[in-house]
Formats: sequence, structure tokens, C-alpha cells
Amino acid sequence: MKEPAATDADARADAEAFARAQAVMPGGVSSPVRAFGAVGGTPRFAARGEGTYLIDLDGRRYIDVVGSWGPLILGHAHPKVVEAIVRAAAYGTTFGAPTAGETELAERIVGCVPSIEQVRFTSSGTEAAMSALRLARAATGRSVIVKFAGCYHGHADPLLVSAGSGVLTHALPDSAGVTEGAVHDTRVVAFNDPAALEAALAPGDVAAVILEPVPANMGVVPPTPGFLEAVRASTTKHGALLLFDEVITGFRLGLGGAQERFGITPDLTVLGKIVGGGMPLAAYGGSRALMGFVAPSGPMYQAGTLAGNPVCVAAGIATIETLQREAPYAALEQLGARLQAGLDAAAAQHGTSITTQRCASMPTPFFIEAPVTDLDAAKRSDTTRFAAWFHAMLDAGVWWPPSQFEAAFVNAAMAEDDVDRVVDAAATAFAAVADTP
Ligand code: KE4
Repeated sequence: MKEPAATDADARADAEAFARAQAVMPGGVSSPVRAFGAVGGTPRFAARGEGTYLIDLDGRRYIDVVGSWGPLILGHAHPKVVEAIVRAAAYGTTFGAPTAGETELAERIVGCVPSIEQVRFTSSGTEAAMSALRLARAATGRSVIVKFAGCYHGHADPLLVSAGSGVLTHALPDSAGVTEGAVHDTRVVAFNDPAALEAALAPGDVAAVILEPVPANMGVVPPTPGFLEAVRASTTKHGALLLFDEVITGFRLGLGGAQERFGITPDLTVLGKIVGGGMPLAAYGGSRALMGFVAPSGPMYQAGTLAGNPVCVAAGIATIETLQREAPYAALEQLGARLQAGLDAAAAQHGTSITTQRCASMPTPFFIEAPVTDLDAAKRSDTTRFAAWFHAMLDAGVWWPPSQFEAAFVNAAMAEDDVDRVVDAAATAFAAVADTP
């Protein structure tokens, strides 16, 4: 079944909706990447999701490989998740009091994630990452944090930085409104560069190193063999805590996330997206000793009106329970590999150079020939050709992430023929952009 080709001219409902939204919201969106700034054109407005499909305001159906940027490993509106949300909401949407559901979700997380003995819930990954860094500073008495260029950990000031110059690569603010003071204690090094990390840690003043163990926010850039082991060894050697930001990889690469897949135990872990089943819930966790610093047990303050919200918790429990029961990871791995091979073959067939990099069910086709091992390499991709390809994919009925520097996501509602239809659309799109200058 071929989806109807949709062109911008047909996107009247989207255009009208976007104009109306821009009148009352900056950029017409609640989060920048949704505005299609990286690819141009009028953003499509989502009206409904069904399994692996997204339906826009004009009723056009797309195979969705954005998956809300990661949470929807089960696909849209999974019956178990919707039923859990409805049931929880009928009992009340928030109490500002402890609930048994939070304990159950925490117990499931503790049971799945090797490094976590205790966990604290927040309402977003940004909050969880920000709080985990504050915890690292509280626990070590040190101020400096180290991050990797191209890794994204939400929009807390100390993390909205770009690499500076000089030996210790002091960070530079990467957003208006982020002050020099806010980033003074942040150092930035290149991903997959153990020597650069060692140099940043050498002064012995680092509280924590934070990283996406498999970066997906510069596109998918897997760690080179031995890199995560080197990061673990260097942080241990220099008394810095190792913080895995598994907002994307948590429950995505397996129930134990990247730390289980790669056999590396971080000191702290940040979770989000899947753990909330598509509702606003995230978490950070670690050993009982470290989490004992978190108020009210200890002196490090963090709070939230809707933290551990019962409706979000119900969605998270339903999602994790379904993942535990259905164990879709082997199938997701196979579908991810099928998509990666299909994209590379389609591109080669139509004379476009791409390198599709992947970890499990999250691929990124970089529009460049060489392997991409860090942000500088990723930035050499042909983003103009990617943008043209993105729109050709939309017209062919596939909603791909609207940025070269994001991961796509295969979900458990997809079957092989869905992946094959994505590959067919990709072939059409590669043919359409073959002559893009
Ligand atoms: P949130 O605050 O958006 O819940 O989480 C921030 C965050 C933290 N860590 C990682 C590894 C993340 O990927 C994210 C958020 N990811 C982005 C894009 N990949 C979400 C999309 C958006 O910003 O609209």
C-alpha cells in the first residue's frame, strides 16, 4: 500500500496550524527540533499515532521512525500503556504524596539496571541529568564536570556548551543566556578520544564525566572498541564519578541499557524517554551510598511538584512490564540491521554516498563516506542532501527525524514489511536527490 504523496502545497492544514502556532509560541513549537529548522519547509503536525504509524492533520499516514525521539519503543498508543494511563488518571492525576506505584517502578528499574540500587524520579531528562551532576559534585566535593562534544544531556546551563580551545578545552556557552560563569567548571573533549579525556582528568579536580555511552545526538556514533573501558578506567584512576546518560539507550539497547550491553558499570545513571512510556517521567540512580546524599536523606537538594507522577509511573510500569514479558530486543536488533543494510544498498544503487551507523534499533544514515567517530566527523556530512532526502521520505510516506544529527528508531510495532517499505521509500528518495548539488 503506497502512502499518498504529500507536497507542501497539500500541507494546508499544517501550514495553517503552523501560522496559528507561531502567533502564540516561539517558533510555533514546544521544542526547537520539531520546527524543521534543520531541513526547511513547514513542519507536519501530528494528529494521532497508531502502532508504527503517525497520522498528520490532513489524515496522511506515515511510517514513524522518530518515535517521539526515543520513548515509543512499543509504538504509538500501545493498548497496555493507554489502559494503564486511563486507569491511573481515573484515580486522580497527582497527589503530591508518595504512591505505591513509584515504589513498583523503582523496583523494576533497580531489577533491570545493573548500576542502580536507588532511584529518584524527575519530570524530564534535563532535570535528571542536572540533578545527577549536582549529586556528583555533592558526593565528591569537586566542581568540574567533563562532557563530550556532540553528546546532549538536556538544556541545563552547565551542559549547554561547545568545545573551547586550549589544552583543557574549557567550555564556551552554546546558547544565549548561558553565562561564562555557568560553564566555567565544564570541560569538553572529543568523543572516542581516551587521551583527551585523560588530559581533562589529570588535574584531579573533576567531579564527574558525563556521556551518552552510545551517542545519538550527533547521529549514532558508537564507542570505538575499548573506549568505554578506557573512560571507566580513567575516571576511577582520577577519583571522578562516571555518569552514563541513558535517556536514549536505557531500555532501548536492552532492559539493562548500554551498561549491560557493554559490561561497564557507571557510578550514576540517567534514564528518561522509554522509562516513562511516553509520559513526562525521567530518573537518576546509583548506589545506595551515592543516592544517600539526595534530600531528604542527605544534603543535596532536588525536588519536583510532579516528580514520580502516578499517571506517568503507570505508563512506565506498563511499558517496562511489556518489555520484560515480550522481550522484543532480538527482533528489534534484526529489524535495525535490515534497515541499515537496506539504506546502504538503496543509497549505493542511486549514487549517494552514505554511512549508516547503528546500535541495536537506532540507525543514522550519515550523508558522508567515511565512518563517523566524533562530532567533527559528523559535521562533515552533506546536510543539504540530507534535507532534500528527508522531504522526499516524507513525500513517500516515511516520517524520518528532521535532522542529520538525530537517531531514527525502529519500534516493536514494526514488522519486516514495514522496514522494507521504509527502504523502498529511501530508494525513491535517494533517486530524487541524486542530482542535489
Ligand atoms: P528531556 O529533557 O528532553 O526529557 O531529555 C534531555 C535529554 C537528555 N539526554 C539525552 C541523551 C537526550 O537525548 C535528551 C533529549 N533528546 C532530544 C533529542 N534527541 C529530545 C528531543 C527534543 O529536544 O525535542
